[in-house]
Parts: sequence; structure tokens; C-alpha cells
Amino acid sequence: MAKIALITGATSGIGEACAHIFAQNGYNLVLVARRTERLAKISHHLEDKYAITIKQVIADVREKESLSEVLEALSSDWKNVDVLINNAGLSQGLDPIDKGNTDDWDTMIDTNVKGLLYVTKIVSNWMISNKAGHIINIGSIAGQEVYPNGNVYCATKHAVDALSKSMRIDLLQHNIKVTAINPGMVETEFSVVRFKGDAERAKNVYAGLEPLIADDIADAIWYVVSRPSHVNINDMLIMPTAQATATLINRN
Ligand code: NDP
Ligand code: 8X3
Repeated sequence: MAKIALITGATSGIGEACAHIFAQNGYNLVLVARRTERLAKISHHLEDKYAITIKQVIADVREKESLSEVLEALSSDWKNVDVLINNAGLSQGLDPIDKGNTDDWDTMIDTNVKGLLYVTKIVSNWMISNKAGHIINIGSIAGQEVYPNGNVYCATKHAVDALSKSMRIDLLQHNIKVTAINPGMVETEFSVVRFKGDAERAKNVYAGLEPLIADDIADAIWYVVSRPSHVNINDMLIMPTAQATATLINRN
């Protein structure tokens, strides 16, 4: 029977790249995101290309009740999730703490921390029933360091780091692996979302360096997931060659 991966935030960037690599390797997929048309387009493409089956789940990970309803409504076959990739996340704004937009703070905390927790609570219980599973949490260099004006986004990713360590302890007895993947700069829609559609400002984030691409991270995740069952990679910090720390970047 084909294995199943559940990926949140599968309509773009790292989540979409993960959907590709898992589909290529024969996994059936539960893909979660808010944008219906994009999710349908990606799903149909992957199903046609790799002869796998995809369950599209339109959900906002912040919405605890509706998220739970739509996930628990999946048939029991689809709850045999082998790999959960907690990827849905975002940054909003880049302002000093005294000027931060409190709605942006709520969005980041609700998505990156609370949303990740809601999904994990549901899916970890399925994994416990199956006596196996692997949870991949997408953290960040921003969960290892803080940088000017990164304040609340960095705090959410530090929380993801703490939660990955906590999950590894709490789920040990259930034979569930937990891996934190911490990327540096990856050129996706991340900066366009952070700067609320300002594509030029987003482009400038990556000016003069070769950033990572989403496939680089998906490739690392596939490496982590494809280790033998007795091996777990606890965490990975993956940076562009041109980036030494969150702020030290070698630009041409
Ligand atoms: P993208 O903006 O390209 O992708 C984000 C994905 O998350 C989209 O598919 C989006 O789908 C989904 N998403 C956002 N909010 C929600 C929500 N409330 N409910 C469900 N899905 C949601 O960014 P990336 O691929 O770069 O980001 C993926 C993860 O990687 C994030 O956690 C980010 O913090 C992390 N990361 C990114 C780095 C980078 O430099 N790009 C570096 C380190 C970590 P939709 O809008 O359809 O819901
Ligand atoms: C995204 C990378 O450096 O903008 O997590 O925080 S960074």
C-alpha cells in the first residue's frame, strides 16, 4: 500500500516542492491550503504525472474548529498518515517592536505556532494509533537567531524549535520521529507575503546572492524521511552558501 504524507501550505514554495518530491516517490498526499484553485491545479498535475492519489483539503490552519472537522472527516484510509510536514507559515511586516502591527503579530502567532499545534494534535493521534510516524516541522534560521525587526516572526520560529524538541520527547514512546528543518533564505512567495504584495521589495531581499530554492529544502526533507526506520535526523540548518548568519550575507 502506498504511504501517505500530509503537507500543510502545499500551494506554494516549500510545501509545493515537497508535494512534488513525495509524489515522485509514490506517496499519496493529503494537501492542505486555503487557495482552492491553486491546490486543485497542483493536485491534478501531480496525480496525472505520477499516478498517485491526492486528497485536497481546503482549510485555514488557524481555524481550530473547521480544521478539525475537515481533517476528522477524512476516511480511515486517509488517516494512515506516515509523514506530516508542518510547513504552512508566514511572516507579515518587518518593523521594530514599537511600530509593529498587532494584527500581523496575531496572524503570525496564530498560523506559525497555534496552527502547527492544531494540526499536530490531530495527526499525532492518528500516528499513535498506527504506532509509527514522522513529523517534520519547518522552522527557520529565524528560530535559531533573531535579527533586527524580525521580533515576532523570530519568536514564532523559536517556538517551533521548542515545540519540535518537546514533541520528540512526548512522542518518543509512540515510535514517532520528529525532525526540525531550519532553512535560511529561500526564494518563494515568502517575501511577497511578508511585504504584502510589494514584489520589488521582495525581490530586493535576494538581490546579489544565490538564495536557496524550494526544491533544495524538499530534497533535504526527502533525505530525512528516507533514512532507515532506526535513524532520526533531529534537525537540519540549511543555508545558502552566500549566507553565514541571518544577517551576514555575501552580496555581489
Ligand atoms: P510561501 O508563501 O511560498 O508558502 C506558504 C504556504 O503556506 C502557502 O502554500 C500558503 O497557502 C500556506 N499558508 C499560509 N497561511 C496558511 C494558513 N493560515 N492555513 C493554511 N495554509 C497557509 O512560503 P514558503 O514556502 O517560503 O514558506 C513555507 C514555510 O517555510 C513557512 O513556515 C516559512 O516560515 C518557512 N521558511 C521560509 C523561509 C524562506 O526564506 N522562504 C526560510 C525559513 C523558513 P495558502 O495561501 O493557499 O493558504
Ligand atoms: C525565513 C527566513 O531570514 O527571513 O524564515 O527569517 S528569514
